[in-house]
Amino acid sequence: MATIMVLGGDGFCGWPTALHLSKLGFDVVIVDNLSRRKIDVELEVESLTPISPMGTRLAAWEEITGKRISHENLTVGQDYHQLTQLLKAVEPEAIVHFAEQRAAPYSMKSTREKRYTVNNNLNATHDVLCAMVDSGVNAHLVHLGTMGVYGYGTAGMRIPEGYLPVTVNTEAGPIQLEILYPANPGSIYHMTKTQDQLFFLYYNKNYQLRITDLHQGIVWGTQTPETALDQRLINRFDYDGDYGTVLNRFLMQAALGHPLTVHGTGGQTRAFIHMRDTVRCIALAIANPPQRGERVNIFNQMTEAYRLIDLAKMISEMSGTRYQLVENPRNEAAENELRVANDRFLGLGLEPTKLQDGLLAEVQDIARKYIDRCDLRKIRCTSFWQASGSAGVGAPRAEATKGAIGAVSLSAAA
Ligand code: USQ
Repeated sequence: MATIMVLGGDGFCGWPTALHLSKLGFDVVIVDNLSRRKIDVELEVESLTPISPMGTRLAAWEEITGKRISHENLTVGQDYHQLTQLLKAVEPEAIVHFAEQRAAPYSMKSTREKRYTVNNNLNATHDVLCAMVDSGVNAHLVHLGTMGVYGYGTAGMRIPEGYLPVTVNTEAGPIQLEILYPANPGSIYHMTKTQDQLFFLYYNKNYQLRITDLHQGIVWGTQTPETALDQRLINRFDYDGDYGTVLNRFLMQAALGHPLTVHGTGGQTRAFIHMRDTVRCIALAIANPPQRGERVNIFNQMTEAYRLIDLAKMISEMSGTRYQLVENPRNEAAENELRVANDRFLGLGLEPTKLQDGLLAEVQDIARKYIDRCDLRKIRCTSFWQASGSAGVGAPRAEATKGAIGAVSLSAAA
């Protein structure tokens, strides 16, 4: 069976993906410098679920399934020679790239975290591409990108999967083009993902690398059938103000009886996907690689869109815990509409896991089980988008996406 390298295979999405691919029969090599665990130490916070050390995780997986996953501890973006040698030795069929700092609030904490996020993420992505060329491997790169590259304004149309069809009015008449959807990052973290897209475009054009970029929404849930097999395989559950994602935070807060922390009016609409679908989508992307010479393959990896206030009300009714509108620490549109095309994964057979599936209760049960591990001081978001340290609600940016497109007329279906 083919080998898959999972860069960042110790993280929130990387670990369940590594297990899922191993279960499907791939030989899995995790490359991870354990930086996510080190950031926990730095932030003085721990995953709500007690995650095992990497060695324990891998030994448990082998004991339970008979399948071996190996781990290389190196820093993608720094240890370039080792990465290239590893690629030559392993000759992976696919490389799944999660090796980036993934929290928007962390990336906005201060200059130090901004610079770390930019250095880490951009060097990691560029080194992977460069090493693919240098080593001569014919691997398919599958990158975990973000829905945030499109920006969270009201687009006035269904956001397409990566490419926007446009008509440019020239003196010689109208020209039809398909361009990368205009990037509109909402944080330093999101900015690194918009830059990744240009790296992919260039390496695909110049070296014909086969690349899939997955524009993923906000992940909720934590366990997959594989991580639930044994206590030692449990996945992380981030609840803190930097790394906790909104729906998991609301579910943890409900389990605690802590008012649900809705930023601003809660009029923000966001795209969501359950962790189970994340790992399935990655397997589908690996099974459906682009051909050599084909442009970068882009999928919108999300299954549902919700307004935060509606999620808060739903969880509040379910749990009896009230929600609270708190000052928004971020600079983001107070309200936005969101419609997203996700036909490509549905066409490949993805059956979306919906919010109503009883999984909300399951996530809340996990949160309740480990609620004693919660440090109440870590719930509040203390990362502010504006230097003053005030909430910096700022001017709403709802019109930004429309404005960015400006001079061209859109032919995308509204
Ligand atoms: N929010 C609240 N209350 C909270 C926490 C967050 O109202 O207690 C709000 C935020 O202001 C924001 C929304 O919820 O409007 C989403 O915040 P989030 O922390 O769940 O998600 P975000 O910062 O966008 O980042 C997460 C992941 C990132 C991924 C991204 C997908 O950390 O790795 O790329 O979701 S997306 O948002 O689609 O770009």
